[in-house]
Amino acid sequence: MGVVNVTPDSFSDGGRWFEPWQAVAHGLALVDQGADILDVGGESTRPGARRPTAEEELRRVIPVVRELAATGARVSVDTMRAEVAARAVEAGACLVNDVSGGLADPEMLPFVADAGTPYVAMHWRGHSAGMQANAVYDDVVTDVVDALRLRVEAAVLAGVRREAIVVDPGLGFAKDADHNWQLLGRLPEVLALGHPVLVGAARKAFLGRLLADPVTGEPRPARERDAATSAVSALAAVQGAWCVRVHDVASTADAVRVAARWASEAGAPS
Ligand code: PMM
Repeated sequence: MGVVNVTPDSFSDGGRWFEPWQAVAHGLALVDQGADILDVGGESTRPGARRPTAEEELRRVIPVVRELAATGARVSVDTMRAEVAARAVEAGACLVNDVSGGLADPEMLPFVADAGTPYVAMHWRGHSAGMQANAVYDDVVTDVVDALRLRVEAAVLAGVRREAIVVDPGLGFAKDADHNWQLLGRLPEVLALGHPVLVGAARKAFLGRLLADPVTGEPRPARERDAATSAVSALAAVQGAWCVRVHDVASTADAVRVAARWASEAGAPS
């Protein structure tokens, strides 16, 4: 899944693809590099970010979804708002990626049930402005798996088909670096939910911290975290993740190809 952020303020690429034509050109380049899905989003969810209005989010996202879908690309919409999801599906999106797992907008799950699209339910504990204060867990993996199970049941209760639900542990969302590593290291527990799993580690701060400058202790800058991202992608893929969400598709597409070939010999899922 290639990321197309139509935002002025995303942490690693904010402002780079803010004009619709830039975002469309970027999306098409990601397809050329091997993206199977383009994830178009108009709201930055970096810690501390302020939300755009629904009108602004629609203005950012809909023209880009429409143009990319018209080329035949598979487009997902990264939104917490049912109204944005609905307009994006109308414009050709075929997947709804909701980082709130249906918690931010009570209309989201009924909309997805009605539309019949596949749905990504991510683990989430509140909007970006204050989310890091919620990074408190007994055991992060057990807590996240239990919470995802509840979101799946809520979605099914609202009428979403169980087979259409993808789960995502939500790396970096109300989680510190150790929480993210525990979730990755114990990914089989997330996979055991029995749903396709999406992993969104790309360029996130915990990778920057791992690769910090040994002398100054400065975290590695976001744009220099793609090699680490593709390592995570390969490891997640070889364990059986369904999808990895990344900015630099070329490096991850290679990594996933390696993982698939590796797994084919090991008899593991590919
Ligand atoms: N991360 C971001 C945005 N959307 N969606 C899913 N399903 N999972 C994620 O981990 C996720 C997401 C934040 O990253 P960005 O600002 O680079 O897009």
